[in-house]
Amino acid sequence: MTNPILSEDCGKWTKVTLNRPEKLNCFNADMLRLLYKILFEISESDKRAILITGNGRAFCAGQDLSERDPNTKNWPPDLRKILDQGVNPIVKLITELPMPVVSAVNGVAAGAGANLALASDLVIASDKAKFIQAFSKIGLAPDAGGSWTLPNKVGLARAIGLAFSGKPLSARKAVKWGLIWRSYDDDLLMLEAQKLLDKLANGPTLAYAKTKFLMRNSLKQSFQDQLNLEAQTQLECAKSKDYTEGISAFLEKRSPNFKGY
Ligand code: LHQ
Repeated sequence: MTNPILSEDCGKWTKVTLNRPEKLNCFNADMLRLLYKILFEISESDKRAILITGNGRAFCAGQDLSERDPNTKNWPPDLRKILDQGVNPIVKLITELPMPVVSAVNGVAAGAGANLALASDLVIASDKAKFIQAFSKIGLAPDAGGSWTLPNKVGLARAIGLAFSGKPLSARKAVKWGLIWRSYDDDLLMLEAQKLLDKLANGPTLAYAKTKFLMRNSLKQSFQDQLNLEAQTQLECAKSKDYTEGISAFLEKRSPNFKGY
């Protein structure tokens, strides 16, 4: 049987590929279990960044709808349980991993597939990619963190517009709207992803982890609370080898050689 998630050691970082291309990499329970396991294992390793992408023409088409059958006695499915045991722990883990997580969206990203990508710290995309909040088309509301991520990134008007309409948003427009970081010509996407990951994986990983925490946390904090948190964070960053190295490199007019701690 083909492995639904591929993991490739790229030196200081790991490439994780969603791998059910014939079904546009849509999720089933096995795939989600494996994705969580691999991300968790990376978090326990010495890797310093993660790239998530999809195999074939899609990034991910969300939940596998062929597993749903309204004509069975088990209908309706317990979607709360399915989410709590499937995609939710994954998007939560991505936001908490102490290293940068980048999604390279190589094609269509729909439903929970779009929101998996959008949970990443940085999202880059092929100019052929599109983001679809497909939920309303099947009578659902956004999940996998989308109802939090979208309004926070693009504001309520656009978030609700995307969710109600279920219309595709092109990668270029997603950049303009501040939903994702960059879009590239399709044939350049993986090259750019590799360059970005090489750079991030040689960066000050501890400072990146703190940055992630600070930024994500800021959304529920007052300005004063955030100032306090920043000050506490800098106290901790200042004890890192990378701070010593960063300052030394600046004074010695050379590039820093960060170790990640
Ligand atoms: C698929 C799927 C798919 C099965 C394409 N399932 N086969 C999350 C977690 C837990 C619980 C509850 O809910 C959720 C939330 C969700 O994720 S709900 C949203 C689920 N996803 C969707 O509603 C998207 C459904 N797919 C589409 O709308 C289209 O396929 C897109 C726009 C993604 C791509 O369109 P096309 O490029 O025209 O490709 P296609 O439609 O021809 O699909 C290619 C094949 O992939 C096709 O199979 P076939 O055997 O006919 O070649 C599709 O049936 C299959 N496929 N998405 N989610």
